[in-house]
Amino acid sequence: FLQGPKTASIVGCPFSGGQPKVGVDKGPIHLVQAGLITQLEELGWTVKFDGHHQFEEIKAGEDPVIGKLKNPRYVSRVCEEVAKVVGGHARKGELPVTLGGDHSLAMGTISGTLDAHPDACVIWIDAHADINTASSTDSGNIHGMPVSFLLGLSQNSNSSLSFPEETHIKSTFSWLKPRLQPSRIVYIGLRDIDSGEKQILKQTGIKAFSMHDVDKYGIGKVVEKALDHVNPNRDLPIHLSFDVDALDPSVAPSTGTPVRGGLTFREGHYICEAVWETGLLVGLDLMEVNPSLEDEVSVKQTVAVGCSLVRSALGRPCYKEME
Ligand code: 4U7
Ligand code: MN
Ligand code: MN
Ligand code: MN
Repeated sequence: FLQGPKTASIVGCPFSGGQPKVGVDKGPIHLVQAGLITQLEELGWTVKFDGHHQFEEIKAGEDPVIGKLKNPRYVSRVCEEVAKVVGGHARKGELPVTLGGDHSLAMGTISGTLDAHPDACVIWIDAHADINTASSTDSGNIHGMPVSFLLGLSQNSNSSLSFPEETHIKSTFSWLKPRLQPSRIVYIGLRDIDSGEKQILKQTGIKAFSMHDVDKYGIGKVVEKALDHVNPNRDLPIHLSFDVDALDPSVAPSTGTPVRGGLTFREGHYICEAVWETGLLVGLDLMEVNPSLEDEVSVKQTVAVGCSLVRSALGRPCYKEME
């Protein structure tokens, strides 16, 4: 695939079960209403979109915590569905663009990508590492854990979990076959990592470029180093999972877990442009836009930035080509 497939499939996921704040389920609706589909058509894409997904909720009381995990059955079921949809599009040679919704959805999107492209690597753009395990998590919010599930760290023996809890988690997420290798994922933008997560990053040897690295080397060098690590020969398919909270809250204020000191508007866009330039993009997530947080102006701004990032990842001519 030279510059990726020419058909983009929008997978709208109005889902908030991986975290406690209402509104993140409205993210995809706002992104589409802001004109994302026409914008991508203007870039020359054929865009497939047949409405947002309708996830059947689980009745109150029927999804009690397992260990510390909140809404485990709901999150698992939705992600399984998302994996099938994303995998289906990807196998047809389309580019799935998943609009979240909270970041737990990435268990689904990346599983789907790996179904179609088993050798794919993941570039994870986030303020957070989202690699808490079922035992290391303090919050119990699964949007802070998708990477650990993709690696198989949450399903396999976690010392502080009781045996029945561990078995229960395994069976609840039995559809999710951990196939992601620690060497096939790289982070950019990190600045809020839990102490348990720090240990996990160390133990697994996963490469992470924090905001400190962005300051030190500049975004151009950081993206190059990240690609050199995860895709040294520039021949592996790339899944880009972009949590909008990677951006500074002054750029993207309407998100559930903002952390100051984030990527600038240009740094965020540069990442998307550089990934597009590889010609290897096979899956894209834009997650954690929450139109119920902050004032109207902030919401508009965040939604507009979200659309803009997607356009850059899908080949909007970048400034260097504009003269
Ligand atoms: B997001 C957190 F404790 N680490 O586990 C947790 F700080 O998808 C935050 O990146 C997770 O927005 C943030 O709850 C998840 C917390
Ligand atoms: Mn985040
Ligand atoms: Mn995230
Ligand atoms: Mn967040």
